[in-house]
Amino acid sequence: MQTSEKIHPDQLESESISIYRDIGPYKGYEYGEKYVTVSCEHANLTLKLVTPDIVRVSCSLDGENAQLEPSKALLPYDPLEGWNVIEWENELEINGGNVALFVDKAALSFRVKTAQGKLCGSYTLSFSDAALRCQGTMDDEAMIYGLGETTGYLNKRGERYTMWNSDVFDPHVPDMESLYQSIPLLIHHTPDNTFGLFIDNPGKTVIDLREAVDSYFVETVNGEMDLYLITGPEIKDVVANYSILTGKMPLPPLWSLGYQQSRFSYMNQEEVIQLAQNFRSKGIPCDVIYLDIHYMNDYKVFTFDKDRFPDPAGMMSELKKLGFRIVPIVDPGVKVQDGYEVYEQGLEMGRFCRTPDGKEYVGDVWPGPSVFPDFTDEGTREWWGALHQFYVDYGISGIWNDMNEPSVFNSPTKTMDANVIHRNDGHPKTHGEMHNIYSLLMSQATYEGMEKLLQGERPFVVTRAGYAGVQRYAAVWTGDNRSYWEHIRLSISMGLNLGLSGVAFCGSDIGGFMHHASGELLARWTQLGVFTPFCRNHSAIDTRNQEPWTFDAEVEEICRKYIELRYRMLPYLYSLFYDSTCTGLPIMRPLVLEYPKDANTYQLSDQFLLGKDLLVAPIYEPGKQHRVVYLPEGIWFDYWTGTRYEGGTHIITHAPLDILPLFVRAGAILPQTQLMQHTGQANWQELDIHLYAQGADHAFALYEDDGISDQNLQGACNLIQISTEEKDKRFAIHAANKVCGLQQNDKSILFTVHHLSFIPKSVSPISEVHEMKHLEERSSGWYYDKQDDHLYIKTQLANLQEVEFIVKG
Ligand code: MIG
Repeated sequence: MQTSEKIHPDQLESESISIYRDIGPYKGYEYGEKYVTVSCEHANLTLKLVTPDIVRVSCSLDGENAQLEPSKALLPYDPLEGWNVIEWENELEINGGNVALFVDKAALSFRVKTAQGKLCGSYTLSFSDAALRCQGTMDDEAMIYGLGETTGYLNKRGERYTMWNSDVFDPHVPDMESLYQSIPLLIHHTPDNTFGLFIDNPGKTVIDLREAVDSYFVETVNGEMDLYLITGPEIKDVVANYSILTGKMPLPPLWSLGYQQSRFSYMNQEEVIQLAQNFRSKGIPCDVIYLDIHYMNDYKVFTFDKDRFPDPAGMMSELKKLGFRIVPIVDPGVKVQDGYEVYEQGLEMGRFCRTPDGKEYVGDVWPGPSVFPDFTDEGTREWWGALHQFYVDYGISGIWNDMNEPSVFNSPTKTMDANVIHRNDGHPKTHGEMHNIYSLLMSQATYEGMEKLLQGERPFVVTRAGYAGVQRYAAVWTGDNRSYWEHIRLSISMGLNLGLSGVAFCGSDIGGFMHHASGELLARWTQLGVFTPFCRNHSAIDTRNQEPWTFDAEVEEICRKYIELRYRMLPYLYSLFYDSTCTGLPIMRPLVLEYPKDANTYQLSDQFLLGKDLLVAPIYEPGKQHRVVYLPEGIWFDYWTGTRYEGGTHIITHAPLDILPLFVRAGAILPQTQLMQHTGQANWQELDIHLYAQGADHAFALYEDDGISDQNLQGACNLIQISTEEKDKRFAIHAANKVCGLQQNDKSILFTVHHLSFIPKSVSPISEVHEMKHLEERSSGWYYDKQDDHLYIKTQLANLQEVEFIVKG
C-alpha cells in the first residue's frame, strides 16, 4: 500500500529537460510516380497516397531510408500515382489526390489542405536524443475523439496517453495512460471540418493533448514516425476512411449478438449445466456461457481439467440441446512442462519468442513459468490456429483471448522484455518495437485458424488487448472494470471512442468485474448493456455473484425484460452489424456522429445512439430516478410512453428502476421479431416492423442471412428495403424483398405505425378489420387502434416481391 508519503514534497523531481530541434532545413525533393520524398538536414519525409483522401507521411531520422514498412495493422495497398510538386520561394506545394501539402522550407513543418479548401492541421516534426515528435495544431473549438480504449470522457483534449498495451489491476481510473488496447487515431472535429491522424507505430507512442492549449504532440522512440492524414469533411468520412486503412469487422455469427454469461470461473461442468438450466427455467434468454481459466488442467491451454470437466463432450451435447454455446478462454502463455504437447511441439518447431541469446523467453503467468508463441511469424500463427482443433472437436466456435498484452507477472515491466526478438517473417524486430501488435497477431492467428477449422461456419473471437485493425479478427471487451456506478458511465464513453476507432463490436463487463454488484447496479447496467454491441455479464472470483436472478425478483424481472428487448430487436441490431461490415461505422454512436454541427453533442458522454434511430440515456447513479437527456434536432418519441418531443433541447425524464430512458427518432424504422430464448436463424419469418411517423429520413435496409455460415460472403443473404413517405394526410409504406440469395424468404410482416398525424380512413390496397384478433387470423388487412393510436398493417412478403401501402386520412 502506498501513503501520501509517495508525493515527496521535498524532492522535486529533477526533470531532465529535453532539447528538441527541427528536422529541417530543407535540402531538396525527389519524386516518382507513386511517391514524393522531401529531404532535409536531419530526416527525410516520404509522401504516398493510399486513397485520394488519405496521405501517408513517413519520417525517418535515419536519413536515407524513409520508405517505412507499414505495420500489419494496415491492409496492403498500392500507392496511387499523380503527384505534382510546385516549388515556391519559401514553400513546397505538393498536390496529390484530394490533398495538398504546403511544406515550409525553413522549419520543414507542413500544413494540409483538401481540394475543397478545408484545412487539416499543421504539423511540425522535431527530435531530441530520445524521441521523434510530431506537433499538430488544435483549433480553439476543436474536439479530439478516437484513441481507442481510454478512460475519461468522449473528448480527449486535456488528456495524455501512452500507447503501450498493459494489464493493470485497477485500470479504469481517469489517470490511466495505458490500457489493454492501443489505437493511435486522433479525430479532430470542429463544426465545419473533421480530419484524422493515424500514427502507425506498434512500439511505445505518447500522445499528449494536455501540455499545450492549441496543439498536441505525438512521440515515438524508434526514430520513425509513420503518419496517415485522413480527410473528412465529416466524422463519418474519417471513420470510413480509417476503415479503408485498417479494415472492417467481418460479420459475426448471430449467436454472438445474444446475451452472454460469464464468471471467473464457473468451476465445473455440473455448475455450467445448472447455469444453463437456470436460464431456461427462468425464461431469461441467453446464448453463451464462458469458461474462464479453471476449465484447464493446470492452466494449460488446449486442455480440460479431468476432475472438474470429466466429460466435456457430454457437457457440450447437453448444452447444445439447451441452445447454448461455450466460449473458452485462451491465453498466450504456454506452460513450460515436459510432456505437455503444446509446449513440446512449439519448442521443437521453434515457435516461441526468444531472447537475444537465442533461448526461449520464459515469464510467469497463471500456469507458472511459461513461453509465448511468436505470433509475428506466419508459421506460428498457422500452428497456433490449427491447435484450436482441440476446441472445434467439442463443437466450440468462439474463443476468448485474454492476457495478450502480453501480461507477465514476474517481469519488472509486467510484460515481455523489450529486447526479446520477434522473428517477424524474416524481418526481426524487438518486442519493444512490436509490443502493441502482439495481441492483434494472436487474434489473427485465432480467427484465421478457427475460420479454417470450422469449415464454413463463422468464428467468434473476443480479445482484451489489441492494436489498430483488431476489428478484422475480434470483438473487444474493455477488461477489468469494477462494480462501481462510475464504471457504468465510463463504459459509455469507452464504447463510443472504441467505435469511432474502428472497433464496432465492443462492450464492457456488465455488472462490473471486480468489487461487488448490488441489485440496483446490475439492473441499471443490464438496461444499458443490452444496447451495447457486445453484451456479456462477467464478474471476478471472490466477488458477489451477479447472474440476473441472484438479487431479488424485481431485479431479475428487469434483467429479463431488457434482455428480451435485445432479442426482439435482433433484426435491427444485426442489420446495424451488417452495415458496419460495409461502412466501418460504429453501431453504438456518439450523438456527434449523426449531429456533427450541434455543439450540444460534442461532449455528450452519458448517452448514445444505437444506429441512428434509438437514443439510449442510461441512469448511472444509485437512487436516481430522473436524468437530463439531450434530444437533438427533429422529433423524438419516448419509447415507453410515446410522449412526443421537439428536439434541439434538454429534457428531464423520469426513470424508475425498471425504466431505461429510451427515445425513438421520428422517421425511424425498427424491425423486431418474435422473442426467443436463444438466437436461431437470422432469417426471420415473422417480422414486427415499427414505423415512427412525423420525421425525416425514412429508410432502413433489413439484412438477413442464415446467421451462422460464411455463405453470406457468396451472396446468400437478403435485404428488405423499407421506406416510408409522409405528406399531409397520406402515409406511404414501401417494402421490397431484395437480393434473395437465401432460398426461402417468405415473410409475414406486421407493421405498426406510431404517431400518425391523422386518423387513417383507408389503407390501399387492403381492407380493414374491426378487431385486432381478426388481424391475427388473416394474412393481410389493417386495423386502427384508437386507444393507443397505433395503426397495424399485416401483409405477406414473398421472395423478390414488393409491397406498397397508402394510408389516407
Ligand atoms: O484477472 O482469466 O480481464 O476477464 O476473468 C486475471 C481470469 C486474468 C483477466 C480478464 C478477466 C478474466 C481473468 N483475467
